Amino acid sequence: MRNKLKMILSALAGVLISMGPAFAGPNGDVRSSDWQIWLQEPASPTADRIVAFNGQLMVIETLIVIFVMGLMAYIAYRYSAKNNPVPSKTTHHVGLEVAWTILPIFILVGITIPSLKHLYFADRTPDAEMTLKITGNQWYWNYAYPDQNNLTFDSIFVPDDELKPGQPRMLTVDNKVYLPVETNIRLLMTSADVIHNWAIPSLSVKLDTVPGRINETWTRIHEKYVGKTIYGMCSELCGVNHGFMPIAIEAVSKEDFAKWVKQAQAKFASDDPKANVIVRLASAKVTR
Ligand SMILES: [Cu+2]
Repeated sequence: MRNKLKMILSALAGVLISMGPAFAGPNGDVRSSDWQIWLQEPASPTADRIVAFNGQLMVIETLIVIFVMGLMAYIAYRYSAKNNPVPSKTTHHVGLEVAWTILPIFILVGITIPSLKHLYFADRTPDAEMTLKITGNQWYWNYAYPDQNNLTFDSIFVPDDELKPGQPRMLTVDNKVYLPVETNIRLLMTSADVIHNWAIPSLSVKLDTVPGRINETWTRIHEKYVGKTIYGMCSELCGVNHGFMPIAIEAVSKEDFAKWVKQAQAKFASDDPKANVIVRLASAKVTR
């Protein structure tokens, strides 16, 4: 019995310890990892706020659970048939009822105010330094850089049998989106066919791409992610290959971004992206 308890406790401690470093994937990539139970590492100011707010809410929730459980345990003991053979006939108490209605309202308002502040912070940036336009397609992403001479390319899923060593399964794409760090980037999203959703957990960006409409949000990648790949995926059920439209962002310094833009303009100028997509989707072999 004692040994069993010890085993359970050490397993629990193991889970708690692994929560901390469970943030990053292999190679320091920013994505989910095996057995991760906490949020992904925050890589933008919006994500910093949301992860911190989540921590604060956990404290409030824990206190409420401890209070209610404690109260219930006390009542079950103090007012059991054994300890309280003659029950009170009281059915109402105005003061108590007002208190248990008003107190939760104060707690909810206390949560709402910072929550709305974070929502408006995440909504859009007043001083965007560049724009990335994202178009969802069945089933790949198209990216356009209007400030970089409208550089445009498709980013397509790499199937299992084409993966190189070290490339994560179901997350690797042929052309990553390069974004400079420490830059306010306006994100404009739309779709060419059905509703998709461009979701990057570590940037706290998750927005529907809706045909005929442009949704806006923003991000700013922290400097320490230079050279890292930040992963996400389509998070709207958009059809049979919904699970095969991952998002891979390569975070680079501003200088490297300028260099990449030059190379990419040369590379994608001669490309016929549509033909490329059809060939790749036709040849894609996926282990489901
Ligand atoms: Cu999709």
